[in-house]
Amino acid sequence: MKDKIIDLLKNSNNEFVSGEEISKHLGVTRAAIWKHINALKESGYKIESVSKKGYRLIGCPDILTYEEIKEHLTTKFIGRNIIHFDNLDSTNTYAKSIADTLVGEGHAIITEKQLNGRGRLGRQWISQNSKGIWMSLILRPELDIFEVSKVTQVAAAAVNMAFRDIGVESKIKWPNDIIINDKKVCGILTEMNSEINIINYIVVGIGINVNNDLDDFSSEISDIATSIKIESKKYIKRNELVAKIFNNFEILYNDFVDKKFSTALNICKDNSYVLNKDINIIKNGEVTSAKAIDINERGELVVKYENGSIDKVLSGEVSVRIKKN
Ligand code: BT5
Repeated sequence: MKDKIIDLLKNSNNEFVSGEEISKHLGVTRAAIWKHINALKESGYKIESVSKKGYRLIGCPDILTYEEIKEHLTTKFIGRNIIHFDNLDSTNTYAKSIADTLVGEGHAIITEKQLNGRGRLGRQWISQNSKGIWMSLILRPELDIFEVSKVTQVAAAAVNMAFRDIGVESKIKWPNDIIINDKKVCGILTEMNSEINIINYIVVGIGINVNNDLDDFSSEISDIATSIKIESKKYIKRNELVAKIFNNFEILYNDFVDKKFSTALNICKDNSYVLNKDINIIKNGEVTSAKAIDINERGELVVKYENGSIDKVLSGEVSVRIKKN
């Protein structure tokens, strides 16, 4: 009901809408409307109420509800169902807990604050403030299990494109980081639920530091992390950015499902942070030096070791560090 009221107020061209009009339109009492208006005010909407005139919307809050995102969305299914929270442990964990109860794909779980955000391999993702974007998408592609890790590249390409759409250049650090000026601004965590060779669902989690200031980062990550605001010196409208990520993601994901992974792959290669660089590959605590020479059609990183041999590295099992000269 609240979303319908907001829709009505948004579509009124800044004019007052009377309580009577709203109640007629939505088939509820004026007392109920008044209650919903108060709840909306509490969640940050600025609504002017004047007796005999009604209600007028003056300002919308910076929250990542469907109501605030949809006007920028051009998708058919990605992000068309958004489940929004003020606080959540982890959007990936929550998405996995409800995926079996949902039909279709493209549902997004978005939270303003994440209390127990997860990275890969049991690492922590720091996301306790509401200045970032912490979200997960539920997908059900009819593909082989070995294709799943490519979804991370699809998401990375979508984020890179969306940043470009808002005038921010970034690099993709294979397999799951987005980098601006040598610091991490975004991490992606892809998880799956499958049976033998059938994917039940994939959850792709995207965490982005958006409007964080330098002193928002704890000492553990202050040397390696940055935000779009810090790097671009501008305040970013998170709702527009989320929509741009979904818009780009849907195009690249559709291509991927149609066996045209190359669309996303080329973006990852053209904007790569690792290709042609000397790197350390860390696997189970063991460090190996190599040069990153390609990302192949399977989404694997192709590397050349110091002894000249060539190898392919799978994304799930390693961390990559760029060697400093
Ligand atoms: C990642 O893991 O980069 C994947 C992060 C995915 C986060 C999203 S948020 C929505 C969804 N729900 C979740 O619970 N997770 C996903 P990894 O490559 O393992 O990197 C983790 C490392 O990044 C940590 O060990 C820190 O060094 C660093 N880190 C932690 N928080 C960070 C932040 N806010 N910004 C930059 N770096 C951070």
